[in-house]
Amino acid sequence: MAKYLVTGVGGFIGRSIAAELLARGESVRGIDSFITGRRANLVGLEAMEFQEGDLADPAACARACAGVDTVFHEAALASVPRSVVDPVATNVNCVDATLNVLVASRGAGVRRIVFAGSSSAYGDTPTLPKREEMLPNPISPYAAAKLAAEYYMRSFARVYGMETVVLRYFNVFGPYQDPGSTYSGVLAIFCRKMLAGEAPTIYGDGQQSRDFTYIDDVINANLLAAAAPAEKVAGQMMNAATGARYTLRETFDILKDLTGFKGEPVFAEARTGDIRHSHADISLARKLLGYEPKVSFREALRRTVEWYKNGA
Ligand code: UD2
Repeated sequence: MAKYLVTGVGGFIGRSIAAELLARGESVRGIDSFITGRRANLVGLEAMEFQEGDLADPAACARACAGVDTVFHEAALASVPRSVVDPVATNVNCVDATLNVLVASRGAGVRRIVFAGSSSAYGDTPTLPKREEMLPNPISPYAAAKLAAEYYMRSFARVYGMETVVLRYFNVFGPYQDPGSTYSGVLAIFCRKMLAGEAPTIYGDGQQSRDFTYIDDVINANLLAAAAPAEKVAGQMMNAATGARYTLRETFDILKDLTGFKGEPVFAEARTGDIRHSHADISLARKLLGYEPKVSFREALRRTVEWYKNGA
């Protein structure tokens, strides 16, 4: 019987959490529908029990949660612009699916659910860094859906006493992130293009900034959130980030150095629903989890570029 369930295990965050659990000798089950997850990401996870299934289907959720102690709920239709194009699909995969996972987890007696929230919930409020007690202000349908799912997590903690923990991720990047879609994360796209000698596109003036978070730090935050005492974390929501921000232009310049790309970016109109600046205060995760980001931005970018060069 698997102790851990990772939803969205074909996605890069789910895949990375599962790999770390397996490396620690844990028993792991993974589920993915491959709407955006990739079968190639399961290579190396052969020790995991895998179920192909869609979390929009309650029966698939029940099968996935049976006998499990801890769920890492990473499955989502991530992407702000995708949600602008198709808000219903985002709702099904981010809200309905999350509610199904919660109901199935409750039915199966799951002890704890760690959920992948999104920094997009903060929206475009001017105050930086973002602290958890700030009022959310979602702009895109994606942000609204991720926030609704967070509220379901909190609600199930309050009304059913379940140990739910929300980690609000801030622009996660690193090896295994899919660079191949217009909806991919910006750093995956930039790495792929710049290594191929193609000019990446910057939407807007490039002065927007992000608290880019390396995958290893996110894995660490998840494992800490799964192990922390319930009195500290059950029903809580906290930022999982680096606690620093870089503009897209600055990031492009570092990548130029790391990839050897010689050109300049192409500039295009800013995207609808886009946020200008994003920067996390990580003191709550430090306090509740003992979380500390470990990899510098440049080193994380270097490792990421190496991965796209060799492994992608
Ligand atoms: C949001 C969330 C993030 C995560 C993610 C999931 C915020 C601040 N962050 O990321 O935590 O939930 O959604 O998808 O809300 N861009 C370019 N060129 C490209 C691609 C993107 O310039 O080819 C720009 C884009 O306009 C934006 C920035 O890069 O200003 C980051 O875009 P992204 O899609 O990587 O992530 P973002 O910030 O929407």
